[in-house]
Order: sequence, then structure tokens, then C-alpha cells
Amino acid sequence: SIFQGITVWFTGLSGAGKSTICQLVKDKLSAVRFSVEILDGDEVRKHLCAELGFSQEDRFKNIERAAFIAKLLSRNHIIVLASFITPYKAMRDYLKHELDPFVEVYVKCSLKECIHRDVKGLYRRALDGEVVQFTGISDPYEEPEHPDLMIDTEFETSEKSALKVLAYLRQQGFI
Ligand code: GGZ
Repeated sequence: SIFQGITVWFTGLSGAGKSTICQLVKDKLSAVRFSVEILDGDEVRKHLCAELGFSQEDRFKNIERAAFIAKLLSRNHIIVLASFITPYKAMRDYLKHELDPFVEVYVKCSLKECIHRDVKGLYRRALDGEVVQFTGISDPYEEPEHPDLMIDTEFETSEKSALKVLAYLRQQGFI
């Protein structure tokens, strides 16, 4: 039987390390000749979702469009690594229902640590009120209660996190 494709969806706060881990996972899978595509919130919002903001409604539209692309790719035997905050449980329930096979990875990092890292200076601007509806500061992040896999970027390296994702996919027979 031929490899069927899958969507691996990374949820977590801004700055938790979703994009970094996706890139590492992609490199490792590409090295063993899997076809892999990354869908990243930051990128998708520049192109496919350029008119969308961060209201609850716009975030849902963003996620729905990303899911649509993930479906097209994964049914063509591509491994899709999707990296979006995906802050609402209802969004993740929607994805689980919409995409098959689907793996939810919770990229866990405390808000305190994300604020400390503040890679793009967005937390500072959110705390100063310059950026509104910012996840974790002035907008909700509903923590996943039963993710398929949880990786803790506060206490382990990105390399170790990426290896955990690969080990999980292998263990489940997805790759
Ligand atoms: C959250 C925001 C916001 C607000 C800009 N809230 O870490 P980043 O900077 O590079 O990636 C974040 C990205 C979040 O987009 P997503 O598509 O992942 O979000 S969602 O799943 O909720 O639709 C962040 C940046 O956009 N950013 N303003 N107000 N993140």
C-alpha cells in the first residue's frame, strides 16, 4: 500500500517554538525522502489570509482555509506540518473532524517563558497595549487537554522535541 499522507498540527502560544520544530521535523523527514510541506500561520497570513485579523471570527477563517489546503496536500501523499496558534478548542475539534489522518501536537511553553523570549517583540507591544487581541495577554488560549502528543519547549531542546514528533509518527505507523 502506498503512503497516504497526514496532517500534523502544532498548536501553542506565539513564541512557543512551533515554527522551529516544524522546520526541524521537515528536514528530518525530507532527508528520508518524504514529501513534506509546512503551513505556517505567519506565512499563510501574508498570502492566503492577508485581509484577516485576530478577532475570533478571523482566526476561525484563517484555520478553516489552512485546513482546506492541508486536506488537498495530505490526500496527495504529502506530510503537512501545520503551525498555527489555534487557540480555541472548537477549532481543534473542527480540524480533528475535517482531517484524517490527523495528529494534534501541543507545543507547550509557559506564558512567562514566551514573554521572556519575546523573539519578535510582540509580547512587549501587547503588554503596552499597542497590539490588541494578543493571545495569552488580551485574548484566550484554551490549553489542549488531550493532545495526541505534547512537547515541552521550555525544558527540552528543539532537536529533542523534533525527535519526539518523529518517534510518535513512527510508533503510530504513520511513517
Ligand atoms: C496572536 C499574533 C497577533 C495576535 C500578530 N495574537 O509568533 P508569530 O507572531 O510569528 O506568529 C503569530 C501569528 C499568529 O497567527 P496564527 O495564524 O498562528 O494565529 S491563529 O491560529 O490564532 O489564527 C504572531 C502574530 O501572528 N500575531 N498579532 N493579536 N498572534
